[in-house]
Amino acid sequence: MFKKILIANRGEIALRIIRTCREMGIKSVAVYSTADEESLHVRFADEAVCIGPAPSHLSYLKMSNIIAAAEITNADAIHPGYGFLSENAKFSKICQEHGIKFIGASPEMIDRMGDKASAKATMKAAGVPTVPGSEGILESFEECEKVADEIGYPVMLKATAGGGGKGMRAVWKKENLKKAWDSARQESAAAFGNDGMYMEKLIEEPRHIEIQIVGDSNGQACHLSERDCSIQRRHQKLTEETPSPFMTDKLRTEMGDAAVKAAEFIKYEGAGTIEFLVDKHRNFYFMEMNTRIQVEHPITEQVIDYDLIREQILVAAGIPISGKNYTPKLHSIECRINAEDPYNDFRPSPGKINVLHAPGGHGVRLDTHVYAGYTIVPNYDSMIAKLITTAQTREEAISKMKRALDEFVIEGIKTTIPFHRQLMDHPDYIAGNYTTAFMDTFKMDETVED
Ligand code: MV4
Repeated sequence: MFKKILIANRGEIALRIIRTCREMGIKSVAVYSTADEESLHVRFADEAVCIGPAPSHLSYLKMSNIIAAAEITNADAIHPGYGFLSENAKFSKICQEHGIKFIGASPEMIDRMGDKASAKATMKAAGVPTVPGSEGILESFEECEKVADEIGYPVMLKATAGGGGKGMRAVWKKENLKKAWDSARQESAAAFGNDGMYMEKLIEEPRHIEIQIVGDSNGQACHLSERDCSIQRRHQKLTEETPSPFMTDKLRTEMGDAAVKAAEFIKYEGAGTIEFLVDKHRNFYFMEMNTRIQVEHPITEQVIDYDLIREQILVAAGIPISGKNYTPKLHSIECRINAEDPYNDFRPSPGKINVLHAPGGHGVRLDTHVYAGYTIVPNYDSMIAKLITTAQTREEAISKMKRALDEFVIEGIKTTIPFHRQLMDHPDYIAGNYTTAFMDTFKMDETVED
């Protein structure tokens, strides 16, 4: 087992990993930028190393400084969390070359799943349902036109180096295809240095339902049930829940089996998530695979009473998984609290938190690194807390979330607490009747008292 793990991340996920390390008797090393000197993960870790100034590319993305920090502290593993270098094949490789265990996917796996057309081809070969479309990358506009005519409009053009909505274009009519083709390739070349595009039949108003999987070094995998992440704004998840209100026992078995089949086909090691698009007829299709721990992992932990970070560490240390598949025994909802103003187009609202009262009580979990007196700096992601409620039923979990949001006081900055509180009163949300299009029409009610 590892003696010391360096956490190459910041904020709530760094704290989350440090907590599990402490429970496992593993020493923890925090790394931080000069902007994060007062951040909690620095104080909670056994050791802390400053790796550079505030800009991410000079600190949390600076591989040489992170490896140096691991060398001087004699860390035998690095946990990357999510974001930053968590899905960076070059970093995974550099850790390997330095004899430091990367608690994440191998460089080969990151590349294979990071290339979206290649990931899709792999899933198709594994027998996982995929959206009808092109066989891999489109070599010319003529081929693009031909495939669109074959599958029929509307179609979705996607960048193979993209993901999370980047370099994606929905095309409803033939006359708009050329413009979409040119602009998507230009955007993808600029953003990723790769203009490879593939095409799919557009699935209208899909739900985003993902399956958590864990694979071990013996080639065994299991699934830990689903998370519904359909409520997103500009491809940023706002709230997630498990079980999905759209799920049926039959669909969960089918999606879970497909996810395990995929994981075993690629001999996946570690925690991973297979994202699916689900249409209104409950047909499901592979969308993307994430080879990292996800922000929303706590709701899965809550409903099956499981520590996913602990599992990642055990698998990375070569310990086999139990192999059991799980179905949720409870219902759990996560609201991502961001330092953003929901009354002003969710624009960022950094600054000093003067007053903070955290919600608590039965079934309330708050994963956060902020405290009264802490200053939110503008350099990083705007998420400051994840409020998670868990109960026997969805109705009780919603009621608990309302109560917890009403208790949650943060003064000095604007937050998305008012948005989540209004969401919990929204009839379509309460009915579980929502798709990825939900936020296209959601409007904050300005008459409601926060
Ligand atoms: C799609 C789609 C409809 N049809 N693919 C968005 C980002 C990336 N995860 C893939 N995405 C989509 N792919 C086909 N063939 C609709 C989306 C999509 C979406 C998916 C999940 C969650 C939110 C979304 C918001 C807009 C579009």
